[in-house]
Amino acid sequence: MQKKNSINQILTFNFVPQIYSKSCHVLPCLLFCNDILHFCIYFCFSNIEAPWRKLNAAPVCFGSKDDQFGRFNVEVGGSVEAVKLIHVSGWVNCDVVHYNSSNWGCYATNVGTVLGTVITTSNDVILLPDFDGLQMWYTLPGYNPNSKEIVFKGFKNPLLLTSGQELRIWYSEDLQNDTEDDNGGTMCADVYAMYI
Ligand SMILES: [Ca+2]
Ligand SMILES: [Ca+2]
Repeated sequence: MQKKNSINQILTFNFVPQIYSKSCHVLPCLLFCNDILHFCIYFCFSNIEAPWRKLNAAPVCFGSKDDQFGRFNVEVGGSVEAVKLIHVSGWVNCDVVHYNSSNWGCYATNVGTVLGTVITTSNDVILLPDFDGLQMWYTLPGYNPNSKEIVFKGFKNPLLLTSGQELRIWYSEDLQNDTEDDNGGTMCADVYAMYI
C-alpha cells in the first residue's frame, strides 16, 4: 500500500511529461507517467556517443613525412576532458621497407609497438598526449597502433580550446623531422572532444 501511495505521489507531480535529468549523464530525459497503469518511464536522449562532440567538419588527413600535417578549426570553444581520434582511412608507417603499416604509430623493433600521432597547436606545440616536454612515441592503455580509435583522457589539467582555434594532427617523426625519409602513407581521421 505504501508503494502505491508512493507511485500516486509521483503521478500527482509528474503526470505531464517533463524534462528529467537526474539519471542521464549529459542530455535530459522525457518522463512519461500513466495514471491508469500506475507507472512512470523516462526516455533519455543520450547514448554511448552522445557526450562526444565532433570537432572537424571534414576528415583531417595527414602524411608521415615532408611536414604533411592535417589541420582543422575548433568550432566551439570550451574546457575539454577527453579527445578521441577515429580512423577514417589510410595508414602511416615509420619505415616502409622493414615494418608493417598502422593507423596511428609504428611497429619498429627498436622502439616497440607504439603510437606516434599527436595533436598540436598552430605553432606545432604538442597538446595531446599531454607529455612533459617533447616526446616521439607513446603508449595508451587499451589501445594499439591499429586501433580503430584512440582516446586521450586523464589530463593533468583540462584542455582549454577557443572557438576557431586551429589544431593540427602530426605524425611524430614528421613533426620532429626524425628519420622521416623512410616513412610512408597518409591517413585521415575524425576528431571528437568531450567537454566538461
Ligand atoms: Ca622513420
Ligand atoms: Ca617533417
